[in-house]
Amino acid sequence: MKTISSLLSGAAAVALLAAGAASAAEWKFALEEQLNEVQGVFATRFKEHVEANSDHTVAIFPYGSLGESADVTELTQLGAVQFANASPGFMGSEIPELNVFLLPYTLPEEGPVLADFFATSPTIYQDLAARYEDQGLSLVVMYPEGEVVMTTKEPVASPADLDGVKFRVMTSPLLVETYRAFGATPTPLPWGEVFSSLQLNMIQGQENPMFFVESTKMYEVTDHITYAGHNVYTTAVVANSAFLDGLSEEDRAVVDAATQAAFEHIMEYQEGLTQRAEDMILKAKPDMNVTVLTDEQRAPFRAAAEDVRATYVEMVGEAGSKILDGFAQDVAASRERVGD
Ligand code: 6CS
Repeated sequence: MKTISSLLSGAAAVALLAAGAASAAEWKFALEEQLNEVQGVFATRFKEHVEANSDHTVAIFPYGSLGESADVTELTQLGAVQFANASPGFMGSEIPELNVFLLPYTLPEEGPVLADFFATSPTIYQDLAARYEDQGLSLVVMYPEGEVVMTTKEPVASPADLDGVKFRVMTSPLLVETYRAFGATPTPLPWGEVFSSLQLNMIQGQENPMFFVESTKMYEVTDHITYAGHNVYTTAVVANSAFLDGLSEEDRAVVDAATQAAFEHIMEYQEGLTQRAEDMILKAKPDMNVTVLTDEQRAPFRAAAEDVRATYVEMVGEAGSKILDGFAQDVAASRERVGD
């Protein structure tokens, strides 16, 4: 049988095969946020690293250019997009186990323990990663995006204050249960509908990290910001599984190194970000009310969260208890490593 090299002159064959081996590709990376927001900062560093260390290029698609989070996830499953952010707040409706990231008062507070946990947790990178594979996606990395705060039209100091408040949540079923337990009327919506729904008073509250409240101008349509310490926003970077599995060893090493560089950068970038964003909000709107709930005020929210843990286990079954135990062990191991 004739091979391609026997059909070409020796020199031409060598040139063609060499070009094939090194063929430069454009990898598409779709976000749930804009370029100047946390996911955009991560993706930009990832792109810089890939482009400096290979012939490949990375084209970043900010939120909106390819649709909502659910659209982007589907495009990644289809292989039209190679990398994407697929946050558990949305993916929890496809992968029940992921709802663990929406459980209030479960993740460690922001800081070195949190960074170590997201860099190392075997529960994330073995148990939960396997669930992504079931969906045709490979988990590349997870990282936190800052403490979540509530922004509302009226003050919130206790669950009673959320009575009758239509509170927007991402589409994860556990977030719905959380805000029901917190006393609100949870309203799951894609991101694109949140600003106008607040403006039209169809909803009266939402939660997000402070940098996002600032960058998306949520403070223009709400008057109160409340820190209840109940969660940290988590995102996941995923890749199309067939694409990632098909990479050469060399390209895989480039992806791994770019991920590591971007992870370190995003953790450093976020130091002090919540406070900077709060300062910017107060500068833009001096009469915005910012309240940090005391431990006493947080107690009833913590008590409500206990019921949500039981709901998580009901939702996920046997694997749910295993993931909760795994999280506790991984956090304890991170605390020990970090010396906290
Ligand atoms: O609340 C949301 O839907 C959005 N929040 C953040 C911090 N990132 C993207 C997501 O769509």
